[in-house]
Amino acid sequence: MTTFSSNVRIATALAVAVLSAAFPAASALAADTEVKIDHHAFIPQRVAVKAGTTVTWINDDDVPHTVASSTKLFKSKALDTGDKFSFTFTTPGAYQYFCSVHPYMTGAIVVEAATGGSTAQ
Ligand SMILES: [Cu+2]
Repeated sequence: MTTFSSNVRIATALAVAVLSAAFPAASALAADTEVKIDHHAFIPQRVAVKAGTTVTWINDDDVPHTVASSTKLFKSKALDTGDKFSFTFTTPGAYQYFCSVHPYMTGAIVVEAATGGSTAQ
């Protein structure tokens, strides 16, 4: 009976095709990330990204806000409506930040080690 084993082979080929299609999508998700500022809040308030990701904050609110690292790693100028601020996170860790105009506005960027680092030895 060759039909059974050829069906298995087809199923395996399909599974491989589905898996390899899934990985480019996963790395697309790890690409640059946006955080909105609206209604006196960072949205989403907590974001997990891979090392090397550039995070861009966009002020969608109708008052100025800033993006200020709790450890002074980065700080934006006052962002008016529609203004953007970007920072690239290269080192894994948890980065707390807040709005210096409204210190009760807080957020966090959690940077995870980039996957597939074995190619860099
Ligand atoms: Cu603010």
